[in-house]
Amino acid sequence: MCDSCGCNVTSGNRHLAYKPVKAGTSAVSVLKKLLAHNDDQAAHNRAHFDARGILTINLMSSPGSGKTALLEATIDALKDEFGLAVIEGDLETENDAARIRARGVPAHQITTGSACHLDAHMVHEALHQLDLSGVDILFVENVGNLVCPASFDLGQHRNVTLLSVTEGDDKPAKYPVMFRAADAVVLSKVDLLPVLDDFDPARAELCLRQLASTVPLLPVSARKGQGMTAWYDWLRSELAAQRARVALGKTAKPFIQLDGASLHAHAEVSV
Ligand SMILES: Nc1nc2c(ncn2[C@@H]2O[C@H](COP(=O)(O)OP(=O)(O)OP(=O)(O)O)[C@@H](O)[C@H]2O)c(=O)[nH]1
Ligand SMILES: [Zn+2]
Ligand SMILES: [Zn+2]
Ligand SMILES: [Zn+2]
Repeated sequence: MCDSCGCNVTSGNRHLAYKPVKAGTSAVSVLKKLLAHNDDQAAHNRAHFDARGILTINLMSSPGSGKTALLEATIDALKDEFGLAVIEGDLETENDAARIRARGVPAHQITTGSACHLDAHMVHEALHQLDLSGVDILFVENVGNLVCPASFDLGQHRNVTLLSVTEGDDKPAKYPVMFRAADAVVLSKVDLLPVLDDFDPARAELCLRQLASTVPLLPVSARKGQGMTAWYDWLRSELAAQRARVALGKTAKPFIQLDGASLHAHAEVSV
């Protein structure tokens, strides 16, 4: 899809794609280099987070699977326990950032225009717009898309992929790149299971395990408060692990998917 949609040239890296080339050069492998630039920027972002002891979590899913609802419930439950902040990514509108701010937590909205994922340059600009003092956990809500976000390192420490029960239990089999990138999978909207007689949580888990994934699968309903304790405990243990790494001068990055990256690292483009 990305060969035709051009989604790898974003507002964050356009200056790299279209910088002038030397006289006599007619074409350059611009797009391949964009991912290398992205990784440099991501390492810089991660250094920002580690210097402050912040745990950064990237939320990825289909549009509408419940990322913002999960964040709203998490903020209500944990904002007195931890300093929280959110970077929101959407094609258009400030709606999600407004929902987060209404809960009393700082949020910066990135509107990508046509780009179907966030990149490290966009996140860098956003993080310099946020007051990160006192923040323990920074959430990045990626653009709703089950493909491209898996191939871009943003500087986060952990990836969380949401699968809502309205999407079908075979999604991990159909979108393996995204589910292989996950450090935890949240099965969302489980309050709807009684009316969805064709979604089998055991089958969804089997599809995930067939990818050789051993990560936690957390069934939750943000709306009804079901299963949320396990999610909060996962966040607490990840924050403790991040602090232990930082104390040792170490860091962590999630599994960026090279097979996803190959979707983006394509054409020779004339400039
Ligand atoms: N029944 C039920 N509905 C939910 C739950 N979580 C979210 N929803 C509904 O699902 C719809 C989408 O939720 P959002 O939280 O906006 O989803 P999102 O993933 O942030 O959406 P995008 O940012 O557009 O990709 C809304 O109508 C929510 O009210 C849940 O736990 N149970
Ligand atoms: Zn794409
Ligand atoms: Zn959202
Ligand atoms: Zn910086």
